[in-house]
Parts: sequence; structure tokens; C-alpha cells
Amino acid sequence: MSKIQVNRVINLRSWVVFALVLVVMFTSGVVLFARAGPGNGILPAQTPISETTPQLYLSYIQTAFISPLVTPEQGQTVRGKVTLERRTSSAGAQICVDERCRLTLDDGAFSFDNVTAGDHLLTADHKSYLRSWHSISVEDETITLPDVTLLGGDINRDDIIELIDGELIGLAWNSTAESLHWDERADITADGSINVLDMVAVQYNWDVKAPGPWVGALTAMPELTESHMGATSADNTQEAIQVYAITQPALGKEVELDIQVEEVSDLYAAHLRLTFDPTTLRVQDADPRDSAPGIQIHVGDFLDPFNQFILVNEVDNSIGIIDFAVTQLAPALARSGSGVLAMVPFEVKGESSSEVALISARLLDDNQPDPEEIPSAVCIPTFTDPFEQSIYMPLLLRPAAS
Ligand SMILES: [Ca+2]
Ligand SMILES: [Ca+2]
Ligand SMILES: [Ca+2]
Repeated sequence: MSKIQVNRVINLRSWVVFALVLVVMFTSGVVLFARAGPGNGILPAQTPISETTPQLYLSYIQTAFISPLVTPEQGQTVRGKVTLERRTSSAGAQICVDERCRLTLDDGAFSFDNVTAGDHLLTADHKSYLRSWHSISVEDETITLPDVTLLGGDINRDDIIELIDGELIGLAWNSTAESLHWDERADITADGSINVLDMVAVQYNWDVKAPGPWVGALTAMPELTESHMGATSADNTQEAIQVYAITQPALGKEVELDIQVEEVSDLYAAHLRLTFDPTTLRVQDADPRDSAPGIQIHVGDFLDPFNQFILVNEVDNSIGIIDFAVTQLAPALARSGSGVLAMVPFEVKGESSSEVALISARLLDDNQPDPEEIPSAVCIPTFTDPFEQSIYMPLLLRPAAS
């Protein structure tokens, strides 16, 4: 090998070594740089960057190769739209993602930025409306929830639309903001007046429970808040009532069943549900007008007949169920004493006997701001007339001995 050839080899080795040193320097620099950051590999904004080529090159490596390997802290956007039924504006609904809450504007649209990856609970709530909720699972893109219409009528905010809600509207009936009996909660339509337009929301959404009809909503209830604890105690009271009346067969005859209250105090609203054997009994329609489709029972005269609203009056003769709910309306005062709440006009269609069971009875007083349950017990029927082959059989609701 000549001297010139040796020198060329040495020069080549020097260049290779120099190149290796550069690679090692750059690699160590990248590692050090990544560790120097705030823990997520993103360059701190205040990191001084010199004008030298190696550090510019490092910056390029960091942007191109390190960022995609770590989870960004910013999170994703979650958005959707809430409509408040029976209102012209959907403003004021409170939307929360976990603990972060905001109010909707007129169009009901909402949007949350920076929702971190993982599972969250989104709730939608508004005074006088049934609240709703939806689970969201945030990954790597924007989430647009299905639109939801919140149902009007949960005046007392206990996650179900039922008798108390109708009664609260009844207690504030025909009031405006200047009236002594005004109750802002009852003004579902937000038009400054409480009337039939508010009551039909309760009637239309009767017995609907939260979360209502939000597509994909969770059915399990999230942990109840203070303001949503009402339904529990009322449900327990209902389960205590399980008493029967028994009819005797009298084929083709009419049998009238009176449902009476005895010695009740301050009654303002009532909800009764009865069952009967549909192979033995059939309820005749007490209201055959076109405006009252289906089968109804008679309304009694114990509550003020001129100031009352029938929330439910439905009979299903195919399965043997009667559902009846009524509230008085202001200016009616709560009623005390004894009398008939409702009458069921049965016709006997089978030879066998039938049990008529009052499966639930809720009697409410006029307590404000929230009516309270009047505990009641059902008494056994007291009178039959074997000679007429028809049966008059009052079903008595008495104050329960406590
Ligand atoms: Ca309610
Ligand atoms: Ca109204
Ligand atoms: Ca009818």
C-alpha cells in the first residue's frame, strides 16, 4: 500500500468516526430534550433554542417523531343540542360534563372543549323539565351527541312526571307573576301564566321517568342529587296498599263500584290504579263523547267538580286495568271528610267471580311548597244485594292508623 493510499484510508476512517460521533450526539440530545420537557414530550414554550444547526434539527425530530407517541393534554370537543319542549327558546338548560357546567343559549346548542380521553357523564337539566343524561366515551375525535328534547312537567324535580307535578300546577292555576298563588316552577311554557298549556305537558308526559327519550341514554340512574330525592319515599308508601274487593257473578248485570274516601283530611289530588279479571268483568264507557276516545270511569263528587283537572282516565278492558288521576285547581280548597272519588261502571260478562284490586292509591294534601302523601288503607267491601243480583260495593280509603 502506498503512502497516499494509507492517508486516504485514515481520512476515510476519520470521516466515519466523525459521522458516528455526530449521530451519538444527536441521539443523546433527543433523549435529553424529551426528558427536559413537562412530561409529555412537548417542547416547553420558554425552552431557549439557539441558532445552531444541531438544535434546529432536534426540534424537527421532536415535532415529527415524539409528539405523535404521547397523548395530547388538550382533549376533544363534545357538542350537541337540547330543545325545551313547549318553549320558543331553549335557553337556560344546564349542561354538565362531570363537574363542568354551562347554560345553553336560545338555540339550545352546547359545546365543551378539552374533554379528556375516557368515560364521562353528560347531564342536561332545566327547572320544570325531566332531566336527562348521556354517557360519553372520549377517544381521539370530536363527539356530536344526538339531539335531545327535554320533556316538560317534572315540576318538583324528582325524575318522574306524575301526580305531584299536576297538583303543583293545579295549586297555581290561573296565576301570573303578580298572584299570591304564583309558582314559577309550574310555568312550563315560560309565558308568565299558569294554565292548561302547562297542565297538558304533565298529561302528555304522564309517568315518564328520567332520563326520558334521549337516543342512547343510559337507563341506569346516576347518583341522585339532593334535589332529586323525592320519588323514593313515595314509592315505598304505594307498595303498602294491597287490598281486594270481590264481586259475585251476576251475568249481564251492571255492577257499580264506588271508590270512596272516609274521614280524610285536606285532600287535593288522587291517583288510583285498579285491576280486575277481564274475563269476568268489563268496564262500560262513562264518557262516550268523540272527544274522549277509549273507556273512562265516572268522576266522583268529593273533589270540587268545577275546579278539577282529570290527568288520567283510562281503562284497558283487554287486560283489566283502570288508571285514574285527578287534581283540584285553584281556587278550590283542600277537601276533608268522606265521599266518592270515582265510580267504576262494571258489566258482568262471565260466570266466575272477580277480584278487583286497588293496586295503588296516592292521596295528596295541599302542603306547600310540596304536597305530602296522606297515608291510607283500603277497607273490605261492606254491602251486597243478593236479591237484585247486582252488587253495590264501596271501596273505602281511610286514613291509615300510624
Ligand atoms: Ca315529578
Ligand atoms: Ca305557562
Ligand atoms: Ca270514551
